Amino acid sequence: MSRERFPGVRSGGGPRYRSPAGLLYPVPAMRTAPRVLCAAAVALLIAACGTAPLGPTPLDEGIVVYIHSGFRGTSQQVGADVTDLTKAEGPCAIDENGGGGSWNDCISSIRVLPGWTARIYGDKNFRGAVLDVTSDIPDLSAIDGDCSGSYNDCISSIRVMRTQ
Ligand SMILES: [Ca+2]
Repeated sequence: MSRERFPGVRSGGGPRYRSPAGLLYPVPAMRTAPRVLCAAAVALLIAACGTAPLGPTPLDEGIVVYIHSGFRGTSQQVGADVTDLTKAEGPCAIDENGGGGSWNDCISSIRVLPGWTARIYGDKNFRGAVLDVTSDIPDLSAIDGDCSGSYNDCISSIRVMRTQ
């Protein structure tokens, strides 16, 4: 759409400069710079006082968590450690205004992507009941644990690691 409205403007284009580290960074067009700054400010505010989305994560990295068993319902890819799922924007415990939903005590099945493994915890900050997840778990309620009798709707922090 914007491509039609602004002929010749393409995302990812524009001049580039070489940083001291030798990496190339695109220089955002002046028109998009304010939007980028606003997004950064909003992200900081959310991090300080509420939930924020996880990611972005490359599609082949980490694990995928699901709100329902059988890899059904809302899902979220997790490609980096999460110390506190109450701060990760998600579909559970949404308040009466429709906000504040997180992934805390919300996960019911997990897919593990090739070359990855995970360690899940019942409490935030990598504490509480702990379980190594080396392959897909279609139903966490079938996994006994000190969490809430099982690991279903119990996970509050996650570590992800490469296995190769
Ligand atoms: Ca928990």
